[in-house]
Amino acid sequence: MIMQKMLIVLAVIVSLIMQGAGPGYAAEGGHDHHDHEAHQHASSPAGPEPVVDLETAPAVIVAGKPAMITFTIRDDNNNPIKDLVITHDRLIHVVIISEDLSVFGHIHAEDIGPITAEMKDHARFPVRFTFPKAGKYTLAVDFAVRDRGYSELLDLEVSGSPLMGSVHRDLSREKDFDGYKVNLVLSPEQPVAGKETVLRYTIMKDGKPVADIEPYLAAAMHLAVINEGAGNYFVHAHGDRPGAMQHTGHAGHMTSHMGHSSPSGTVYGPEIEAHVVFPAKGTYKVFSEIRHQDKVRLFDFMVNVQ
Ligand SMILES: [Cu+2]
Repeated sequence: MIMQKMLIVLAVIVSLIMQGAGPGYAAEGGHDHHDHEAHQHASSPAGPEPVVDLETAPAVIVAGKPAMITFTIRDDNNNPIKDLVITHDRLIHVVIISEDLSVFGHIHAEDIGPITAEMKDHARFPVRFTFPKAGKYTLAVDFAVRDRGYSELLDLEVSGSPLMGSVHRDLSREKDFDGYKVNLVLSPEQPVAGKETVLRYTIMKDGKPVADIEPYLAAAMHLAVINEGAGNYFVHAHGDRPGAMQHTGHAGHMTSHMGHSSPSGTVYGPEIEAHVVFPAKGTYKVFSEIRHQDKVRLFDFMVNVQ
């Protein structure tokens, strides 16, 4: 209720102009001048790209306070794109990652309530998130129009405190996450940019292999891969049981995942395999989500790519 009032009173449209399509952006109404910037994903299929704008309520997001972000998806004539299709059980997927790589969110308009005809008509989709730290965030917005998938990256600045720190580098391959012991094996052991890397996770809990991982949004595992630094590279990939037919994670991945879903009653584990092509040299963080015992569990590892 408060959020809705804030939306009405405070909503100021912050137009994020896709890189290369315009000189920059203009934000009005805020005291702070934020350097919003948007990136198009490098490896999206050719053709006109949808333009994703966002507006936030409040206009200046403050760490620790709930915020509403509304995405509008338009074509190059500025008309709303009305024919989005559901992929992985949702109309749009929003992944939020802080520049210090410590904060991860994966949210959807459906998390708030059902998608309405009005939302579809205006191609305007709200999501809610509380950013825990001030600083820069990358927002990856994934959606599909008819048979093509898109992954658009936007930057968002959050004010207030505490401020983000620097990236904590941890290249360990076995980590504990809230009772889960997770092991990650890479092949090749040293990933190379532009070449496929196989990530094999083994998931244990209380000393026992976890063999009843439930499908989460129509996949055994969802992976969000981002590079350290400017946040220019983002890959969304999916895991499956080892040896299963695999699609390599890449921008526009959803095209190949149309209609792909897990039959009901399917379970996975303890091993889950994902195939990722890291776009460039650098250090990446790989966030992966599974669903187990009716809860989404988040694991993260860092990978050096040559
Ligand atoms: Cu999602």
